[in-house]
Amino acid sequence: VGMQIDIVSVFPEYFDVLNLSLFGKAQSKGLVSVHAHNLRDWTHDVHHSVDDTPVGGGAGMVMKPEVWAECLDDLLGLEPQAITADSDTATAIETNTTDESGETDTADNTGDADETGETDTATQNSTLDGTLTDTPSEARRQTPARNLETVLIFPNPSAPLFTQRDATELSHAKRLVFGCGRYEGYDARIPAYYQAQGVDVREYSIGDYVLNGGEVAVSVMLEAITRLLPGFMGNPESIVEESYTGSEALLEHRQYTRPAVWRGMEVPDVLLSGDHGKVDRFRRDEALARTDAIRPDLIEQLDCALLSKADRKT
Ligand code: 6GU
Repeated sequence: VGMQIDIVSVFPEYFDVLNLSLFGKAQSKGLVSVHAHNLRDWTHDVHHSVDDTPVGGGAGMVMKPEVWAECLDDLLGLEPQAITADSDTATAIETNTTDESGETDTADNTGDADETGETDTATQNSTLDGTLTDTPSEARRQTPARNLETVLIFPNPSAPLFTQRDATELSHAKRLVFGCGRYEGYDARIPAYYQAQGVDVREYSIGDYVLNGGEVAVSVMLEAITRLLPGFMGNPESIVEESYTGSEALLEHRQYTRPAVWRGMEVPDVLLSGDHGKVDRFRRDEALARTDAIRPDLIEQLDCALLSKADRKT
């Protein structure tokens, strides 16, 4: 069975496009199975309301925790629990959750391995007021690949940036549940509550700009994650050399095809030389130079140990 993906949104029709093209093919091949749910299906009032005014005042509306919890409890197979205030962190909360095998297990976020030998190393942690804190990027860099079960993801413009590293990690999950916030956001206790229940919860922004809701952000993350699934892409090699992949995140060198001269513009000579060593060196130099010019922040993050003598000259 492939990866199971659930998306909760007040605009589930937005995700109808997932039945088309590459994604539709992946669904029919059984690599992924996607279900978009309407959050309003979990309301009980005649107006199907999902939001309320912000506590403390301010403009706009905030998505209510009750409706989200009814929906997410259903999707995750969890029973409602009251969070006890006497615990200094969410990790101390003792509550019974039912895992996939049907056994009762005590939820913990302490990072020790459970009976299945899998390690719980969630990269975001929660506090009782509903803050998910990010693990410093240095620690994250060293996190080894692991097989994730269910991950609950909330797009949020005020969260850590979603990167290729996150896409790679999440491509190993069995199940992804995305909760799309609309309007001015959602009650901060929603992600914090599920984290306290032992769920691996993430909040991500996709960039430094403002969108109206989480739907576009979810489709971006979903595409970045699912194209990494084995069998999803026609040509798996096209994945490995791309920008932002692997231990190094450099912008890619530029590409050319025939003709060698087009409207007076020439392809660089070295690419026509047939000397693979020279071609590799040319491309590597260009990748380094372009990254330095366009994205100096990526050069800052580079692990200097990975640079060769020839790289350093560039
Ligand atoms: Cl995840 N959501 C919204 N509403 N706006 C964004 C974003 C997410 N990432 C960047 N802008």
